[in-house]
Amino acid sequence: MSADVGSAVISLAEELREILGEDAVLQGADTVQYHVDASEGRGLRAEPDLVVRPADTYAVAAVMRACYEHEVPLTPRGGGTGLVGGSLAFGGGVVLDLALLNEVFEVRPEAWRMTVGAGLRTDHVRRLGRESGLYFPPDPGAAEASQIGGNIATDAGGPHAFKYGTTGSWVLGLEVVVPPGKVISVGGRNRKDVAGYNLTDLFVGSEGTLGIITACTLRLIPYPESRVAVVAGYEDAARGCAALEEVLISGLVPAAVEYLDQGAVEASRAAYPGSLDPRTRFLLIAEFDGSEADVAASAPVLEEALSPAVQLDARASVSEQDDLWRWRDSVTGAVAALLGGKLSVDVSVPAERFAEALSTSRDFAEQAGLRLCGWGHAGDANLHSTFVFDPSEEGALDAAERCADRLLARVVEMGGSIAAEHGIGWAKRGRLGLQLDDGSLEINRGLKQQLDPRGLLNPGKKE
Ligand code: LAC
Ligand code: ZN
Repeated sequence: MSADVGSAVISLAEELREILGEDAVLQGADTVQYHVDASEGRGLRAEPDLVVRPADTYAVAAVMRACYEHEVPLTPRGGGTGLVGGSLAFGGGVVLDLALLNEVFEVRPEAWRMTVGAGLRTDHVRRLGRESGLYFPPDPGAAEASQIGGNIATDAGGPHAFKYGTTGSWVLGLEVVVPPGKVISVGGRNRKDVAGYNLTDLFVGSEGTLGIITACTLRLIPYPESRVAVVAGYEDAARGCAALEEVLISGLVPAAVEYLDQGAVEASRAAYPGSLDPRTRFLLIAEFDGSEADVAASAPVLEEALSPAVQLDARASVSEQDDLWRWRDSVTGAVAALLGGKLSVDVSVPAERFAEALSTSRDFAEQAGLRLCGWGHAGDANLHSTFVFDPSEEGALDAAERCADRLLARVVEMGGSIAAEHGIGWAKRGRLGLQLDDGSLEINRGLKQQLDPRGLLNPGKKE
């Protein structure tokens, strides 16, 4: 902290205590939980000068106004489940915790819609829909801890994004606080709206760098009547990829098609709900949902497409499916527990290059002498190629970072994306130019300059 920022923070802290109340402003030891997020395994930590916990939109706006006046950086934080350090305050400043903005403003089952605060947890959103017979499909891995505002700010994906799209596909409107502290509404409650530029989508995935999302109106659909999940085990990735291709040309639209490579299978084998054939070194999970009749007709087609496999395990009951998805959600934790360190590279490639992206990840890990665990959303050709290391081993993190950079560069050569669903955050800072052409990069920077001219909102992210 420079002397200038230091004195600015002292007077800012006083001002914020007056605006928000004593208890809503944390400093020193009270802020430790905000020094890390789910990117801790890749060695990211940052200490904010202050943490604030505003209770409503107007308090968020007041915090932003004060930060702008004092020229102090402001980093919004949802559930802290991000994997690229997007909610950490590198360089200090204020972290704004959105957890208290968790109000449910309106649930309108007949209109397939709800309006809720940004701090509401994702599983709560899903449960609210379910209670009204409706479905909110986005299911990012950490649904119990992540918040809907953070999911929107990162356009979080998840397994069911294959059929249903990422979180942004379900956003009708947003309330956003933009610098220097103005509350705006973009989109609304309408299912169709082409007035003005699509500012709603501008904030979706903007990673808290253009404004702070405080509330959202979400679209829902009727809950699918039935579903079947099929787990298929293969002896190697090549056989698994051949089966994936069969699924994609089968004429079905599966809700989800997931993969686990050999490393991910080994890391999570012990916790699998059921038994995994010992020959399984590559796993696909395909789910189909719809009416009972559709599911009954499609299940055999799906199984046929996934065959031949060393293991084929069709799960028709809700409890078996819940167990399976819970296990699938635990993969990232199982991989983190292997050696303590993990650097997960979230990328996507054009669908026809999925197998090549898998083998490239394997080759690069092998050449670097690192262990690879890869899993993710095969239908979307979205890989989480994760390099696992022991953080106490000298040079291991550096080796993983070099390997990650190599993979990002190769993915771009393949026409892919360096950030499919986990964002750019801090972990991939400076890499945007790898993928975006000069013209697009200039527009990106122009938008940032227009909305946040002093560059105080989540600085260093999404660049
Ligand atoms: C997953 C999270 C890490 O797919 O995106 O497990
Ligand atoms: Zn994922």
